[in-house]
Amino acid sequence: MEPAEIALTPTDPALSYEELELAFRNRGMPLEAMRYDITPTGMHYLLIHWDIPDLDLSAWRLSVGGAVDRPIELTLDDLRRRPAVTMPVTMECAGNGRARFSPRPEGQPWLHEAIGTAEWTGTPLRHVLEEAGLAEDVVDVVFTGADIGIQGDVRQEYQRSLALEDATREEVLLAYEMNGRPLEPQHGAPLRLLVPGWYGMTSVKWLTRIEALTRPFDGFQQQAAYRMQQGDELGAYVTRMAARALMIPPGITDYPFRRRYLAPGPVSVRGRAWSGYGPIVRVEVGVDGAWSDAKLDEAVGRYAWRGWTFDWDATDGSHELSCRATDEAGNSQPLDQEWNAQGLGNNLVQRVVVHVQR
Ligand SMILES: Nc1nc2c(c(=O)[nH]1)N[C@H]1C(S)=C(S)[C@@H](COP(=O)(O)O)O[C@H]1N2
Ligand SMILES: [Mo]
Repeated sequence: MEPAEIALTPTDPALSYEELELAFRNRGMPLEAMRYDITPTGMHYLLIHWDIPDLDLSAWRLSVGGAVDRPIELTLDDLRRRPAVTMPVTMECAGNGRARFSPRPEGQPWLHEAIGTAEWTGTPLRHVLEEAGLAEDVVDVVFTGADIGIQGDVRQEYQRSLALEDATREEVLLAYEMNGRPLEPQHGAPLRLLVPGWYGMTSVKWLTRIEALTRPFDGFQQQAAYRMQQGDELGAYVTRMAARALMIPPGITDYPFRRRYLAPGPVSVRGRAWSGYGPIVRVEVGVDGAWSDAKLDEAVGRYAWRGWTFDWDATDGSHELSCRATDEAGNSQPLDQEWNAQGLGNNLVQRVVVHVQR
């Protein structure tokens, strides 16, 4: 079973020991898990900057303070007694695709797999903020996790903020369940923020503090990290998920090289597509660079991915399959991606080489 043509390794070679260490800690979702509408919890991707914090759940409280009229402290039971919302949400790491940049930026070396769709249960943040009574001049709301580490030589708690108008959107949840079970330690137990449509860094895990600020938040994860950096130029802030389609690589694979083989004839190529900028309206599949439309399923939810299918008549030889999504706002995916120093927002089209033979 020698392939006629070997796929180019789609990443710069020689991962460092440190990158391997990160990659083992932060698992990706096997792409075949896109067959499930809802990703089983153990297959959902993970991204943890430092270590999973050692939280004493019996002493855990959420404090809501800063520029508010009535600072409050809530136990998990208090939060569970509040109105609950359950919704499927597709989450993606902003660094997804990082290892497909050349040169490869430092960090978790994702190819495509930093993705998952879970059914999250929680209570809307907005009502909690209303209860605390935000001051008139609040501009940002800061979310602090219990994990502490060092990044960019700065010792810090994990903190991200949202502008007032984003923090008070109705879909933003304080989530305590994932797929019908209490949050697991690696996903932020006992409570995390969940910001549908945004890249994952916004959804602060192990949440302990919410603070309203009357000035823009200047923390490291907000101002230095998650920027489309070019040299000294920090560049645009990374916010919502760029449009993306991924396919389940068809056929069977060899181990350990993961070359793919397929018999000639009809094959249903399937995948998922999503965007943080609105519903997906189109998915195209490329066969050796010739694009055709895929059939779209209903989206799993307002903030969750949409399945797609492409019926292909596979012919003998080696072929390159690719896919690209377009969202309602007209955003699509590039065939050539502009590099950035942090390796963020790389929604370059996926390419899968398959060897079709009897
Ligand atoms: N406190 C805290 N929250 C965090 C992180 C973290 O390291 N610490 N990582 C963020 C990033 S970069 C991502 S992509 C998501 C990943 O969430 P998951 O591991 O549940 O998939 O969590 C975000 N929330
Ligand atoms: Mo991330």
